[in-house]
Amino acid sequence: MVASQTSPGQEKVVTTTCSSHCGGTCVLQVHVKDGVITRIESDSGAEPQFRACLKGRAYRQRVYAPDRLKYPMKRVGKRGEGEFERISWDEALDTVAGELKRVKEKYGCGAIFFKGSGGDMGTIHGQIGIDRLLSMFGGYSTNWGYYSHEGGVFAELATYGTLFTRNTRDNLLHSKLIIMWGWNPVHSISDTNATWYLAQAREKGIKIVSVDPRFSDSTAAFAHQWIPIRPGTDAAMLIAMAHVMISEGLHDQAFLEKYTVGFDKFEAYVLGCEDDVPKTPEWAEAICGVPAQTIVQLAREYAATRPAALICGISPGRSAFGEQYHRAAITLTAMTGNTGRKGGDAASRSWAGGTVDAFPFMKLGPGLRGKANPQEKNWPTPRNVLAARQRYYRGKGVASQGRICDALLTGKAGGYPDDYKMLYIVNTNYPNQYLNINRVAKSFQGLEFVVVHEQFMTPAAKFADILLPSTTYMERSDVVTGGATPYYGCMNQAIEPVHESKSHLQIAIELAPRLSISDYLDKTEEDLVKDVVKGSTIPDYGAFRETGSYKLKFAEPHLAFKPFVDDPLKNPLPTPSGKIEIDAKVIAELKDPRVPPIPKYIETWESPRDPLAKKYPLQLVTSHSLARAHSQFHNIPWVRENIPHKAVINAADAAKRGIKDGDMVRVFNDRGSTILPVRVSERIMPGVVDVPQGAWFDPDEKGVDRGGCANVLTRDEPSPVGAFSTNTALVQVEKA
Ligand SMILES: Nc1nc2c(c(=O)[nH]1)N[C@H]1C(S)=C(S)[C@@H](COP(=O)(O)OP(=O)(O)OC[C@H]3O[C@@H](n4cnc5c(=O)[nH]c(N)nc54)[C@H](O)[C@@H]3O)O[C@H]1N2
Ligand SMILES: Nc1nc2c(c(=O)[nH]1)N[C@H]1C(S)=C(S)[C@@H](COP(=O)(O)OP(=O)(O)OC[C@H]3O[C@@H](n4cnc5c(=O)[nH]c(N)nc54)[C@H](O)[C@@H]3O)O[C@H]1N2
Ligand code: SF4
Ligand SMILES: [Mo]
Repeated sequence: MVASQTSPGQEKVVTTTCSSHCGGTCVLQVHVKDGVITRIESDSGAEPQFRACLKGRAYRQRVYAPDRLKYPMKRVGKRGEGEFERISWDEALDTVAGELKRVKEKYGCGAIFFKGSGGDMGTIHGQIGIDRLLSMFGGYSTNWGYYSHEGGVFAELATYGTLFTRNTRDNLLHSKLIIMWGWNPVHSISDTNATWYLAQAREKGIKIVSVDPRFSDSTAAFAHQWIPIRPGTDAAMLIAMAHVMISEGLHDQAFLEKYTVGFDKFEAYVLGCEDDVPKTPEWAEAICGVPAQTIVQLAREYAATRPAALICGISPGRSAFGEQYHRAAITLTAMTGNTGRKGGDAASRSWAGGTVDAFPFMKLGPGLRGKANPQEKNWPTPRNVLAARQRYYRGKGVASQGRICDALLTGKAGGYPDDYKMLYIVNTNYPNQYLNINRVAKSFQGLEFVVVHEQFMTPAAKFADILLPSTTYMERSDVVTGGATPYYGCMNQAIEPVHESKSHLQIAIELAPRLSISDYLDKTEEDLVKDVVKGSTIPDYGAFRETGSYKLKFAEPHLAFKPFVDDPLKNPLPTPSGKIEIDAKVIAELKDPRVPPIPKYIETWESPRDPLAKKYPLQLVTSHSLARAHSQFHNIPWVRENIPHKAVINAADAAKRGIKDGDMVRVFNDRGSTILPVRVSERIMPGVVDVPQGAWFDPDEKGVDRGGCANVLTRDEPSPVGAFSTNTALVQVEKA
């Protein structure tokens, strides 16, 4: 029952789950009176509690934000200018349906490019409703690959043959050493309670080391040692650690022989037999800026301390050759025998994006899923299977995540399967979150029609021809999974839709008859929630809806690869050899010199050694901030005033440029320019500047971004296997 159905003046508390594309799933107790949210609290129940961050607690301001889109609108100015006029839902939906039919008739469904993303991580109210609609309409084009961790996906599929590589985070409490490699879970949540386990680990006295160009808040809170490293050079340091282990005989040869293939080839590369360059700590120091002695010390410590957990943040992988970092880290975990071991870790990606993808024992019923896209050539199904990915690595022309803008701009002439005429945007602030957005802005001008579902007047909304106001999760019901300890969250509807907004599903339901689709859905939202729950391991539907959650409890941590390590013959890995492939057959088959079958360090474009560094001497990183879930919450004052948006520069770099703490600065390169306040700090290494991602693009009349949006600076060039390279860009900073 929706809380607004209570009698006047009566307060009701609805338990729901926030899941705002940060990877978190946090319990919210939403107080509702006369159909209006009055207050939000979080989990005060049994441990482990799933306690909300400031964004979840401030959600009332998001629901009732003055800039919330109130009704459907059509564009009246030039596309991108943000000039709109109110229209009725009937006119809006008739126009969208009319354009879909027109584009289909004139060009075919391949001309419809559908772009969705996280939004909220529910199973019913994501972009799935429109995905289903468009599939039933004849299909759509889209991209393959993830924004987040495509380098990690490639590395895991090639090396392990599976993406089920994660342990539950309680396993950290059994470690003797934790290495947080580019992992900042205080800000980039990834799963609720990761930090709770890190806090307990720290209290237990477990040593924690952080390898990160920034002295992040996670480093400050948990780490005993900070090792600053130049962005994009992680593979070099990891490979030099392997050199130390090999030359000092510290690696676990028995483990390597029993469980891996191809170590000999990697060893030959590390020792320099292949190219006359031994990958010594001194070799790596020149590349990553980490003193050789520090590399030696960490290698010895990691090899000697068993078990040890090397946790791979995915940020270093979002770089020009990010897959090499993940492959090198995985190799090191095998060299130290930490795979499948309690307290160890297999260098699994830190980000799961919902535990259904992370743990084989988590299940959900199909809900809305189950319609194939007839334009399958444009849609890599099944998404997470290496065979499907391989089709794309081998260059079938479908755009990877990092090539969307290029595909929209160049179409068939650029080697893509279609010319794209219509862009359908749901649940993504694509023109803000995409690389090189000045180019993205240009790509919008060639399109015939753009439809956007949005909650606010975001940069994405501004590019719409028809803008449809969408609900928040407070205004609909759904089911989500997540958590460092596995968890099912019920997203109970707390209030009726605000203003004239509708859910994505409701929009699809109302578009269907306009597209002559009569059998879109014969179920209510309640039926769908029931279906999802029925296919899960939640024991009691009624109790789940009432309490808003089902927390799984295990006596022991779940360990990926334990069955394999216990009995590799009985439980081989799904790789060609059945073992961990340090020398990966599936990569060798690609025959691409940019993707070697053993992990190697490959220098990125726009590295500090690039001649371009004379003009743009600073390396840009674009960290994820607790202030936002990507671009979401940037417009929420309670959040913004707690964590103001600022660039961060090292004090030495600032002094050279006459920049003082709090100044306005211009961060720029040939792709663009953005102006924002700066923090001068020792908490970032010299040579690196951080512009936290997600602030809203706001170009002035000269095209200079006044919103502090990092993506005017980034380069839209993916890694050879499709990693989205947010952290490979050179910039300059000056006083604005
Ligand atoms: N609050 C919040 N949480 C989020 C998100 C959000 O937007 N807001 N987004 C979610 C999503 S979708 C994702 S994909 C994840 C992203 O999670 P991550 O990719 O792990 O997050 P980042 O903040 O980009 O990076 C983590 C740390 O890596 C460091 N780093 C950057 N480049 C390098 C490098 O080259 N080498 C090394 N060693 N370190 C480097 C950064 O300084 C930072 O401290 O976060 C999820 N969680
Ligand atoms: N420079 C740089 N760029 C990055 C990254 C980086 O590290 N650096 N990270 C990349 C990564 S890992 C990712 S995953 C992408 C994320 O990129 P996006 O997924 O595009 O980012 P969001 O800000 O979450 O965008 C969601 C948008 O959907 C709108 N919306 C519409 N309907 C709904 C709804 O029903 N619910 C919700 N919650 N929102 C709705 C929200 O208002 C918001 O504008 O960004 C990528 N971009
Ligand atoms: S924004 Fe993320 S961390 Fe914050 S309450 Fe929501 S799900 Fe939890
Ligand atoms: Mo992501």
